Amino acid sequence: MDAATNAAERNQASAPLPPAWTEAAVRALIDLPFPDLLFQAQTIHRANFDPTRVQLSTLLSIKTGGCPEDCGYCAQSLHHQTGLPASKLMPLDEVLARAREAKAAGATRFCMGAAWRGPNPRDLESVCAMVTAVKALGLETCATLGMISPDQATALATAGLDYYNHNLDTAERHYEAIVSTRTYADRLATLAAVRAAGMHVCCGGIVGLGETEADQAALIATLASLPEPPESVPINQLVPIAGTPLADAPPTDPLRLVRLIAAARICLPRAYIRLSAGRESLDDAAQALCFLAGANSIFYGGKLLTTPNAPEARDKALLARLGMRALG
Ligand code: SAM
Ligand code: DTB
Ligand code: SF4
Repeated sequence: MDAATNAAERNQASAPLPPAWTEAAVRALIDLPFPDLLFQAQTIHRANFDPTRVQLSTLLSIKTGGCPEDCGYCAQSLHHQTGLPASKLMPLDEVLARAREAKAAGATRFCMGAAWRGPNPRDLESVCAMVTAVKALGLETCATLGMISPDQATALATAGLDYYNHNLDTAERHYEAIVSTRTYADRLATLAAVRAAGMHVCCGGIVGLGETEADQAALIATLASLPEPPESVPINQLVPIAGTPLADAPPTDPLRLVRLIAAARICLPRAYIRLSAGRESLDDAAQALCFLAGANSIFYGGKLLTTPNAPEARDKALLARLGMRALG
């Protein structure tokens, strides 16, 4: 089955599930002439979403730095000399104040990130209280706390967690060049626990980790072939951090990023594709192309976890300039 037919069939709610996307099929998509790729992505995007609407998620680092994992891209790993001071878990009232600000600024989802290998029992209890309180404000809740067990996933779901973010980051064959303290299988086990607990999955990756073009296609194929596709797919560009092994990695060509977003849109037709970290390096025209390619979610607010993001006012101006609106 060619890529176009495959994608079109996936769009039919009543049609049987097509065979999973293969790396070769995704690669063929990514390599299509740019106008053909964007036309397919636009067609699928419009069949599933209002292309003028963008979902806004605000991130908050509730526990920063001092992480025992050795992810080669990360500012927060204890294995790298990044100069980032470690902090304790943020108190509930501070988290709630930040969530109220995010809601007032127009975000619909609030994502709490912690620099842990995984939460310990006391931390999990604290995060569950945060989730319940943030949800009570009328925000969707998301957390990214590292690896979690099925019991921990159930506790978070019971507390009201809507989404759990856990990225596959890159292709399985490239993963061990980036992270040695856990495996791809560990990542998949956490994703299975999140699903089994009935939460939505937020899972994507990073481009610019020294991966090959084939690795990029393999990551999209893997995401699209999960037992159930993720509802939310963050596409991050590496934000190079001084002191990490990837500090000097070459930047990604913005048009390559647009192609990858288009391929993700086609292979994951019903997912929110989030133009995530690295947006600061894109000008308005490149971001507009990403939206045309099917990105329909962004991180909203002046900071990601440890690095800067566009201030709210700039994003509001960008959406207004494009005649687009926040989902609300
Ligand atoms: N500690 C948890 C974990 O790794 O599962 C949650 C937080 S972690 C910072 C969340 C994700 O942010 C990572 O999986 C990675 O995809 C992304 N990320 C971290 N540092 C990044 C960077 N410098 N550039 C781009 N993406 C990054
Ligand atoms: C995701 O995919 N990207 C976000 C979120 N999930 C947690 C994190 C981006 C982090 C960028 C680097 C930093 O700010 O430290
Ligand atoms: Fe720790 Fe997450 Fe950073 Fe890896 S990505 S070092 S697990 S905070």
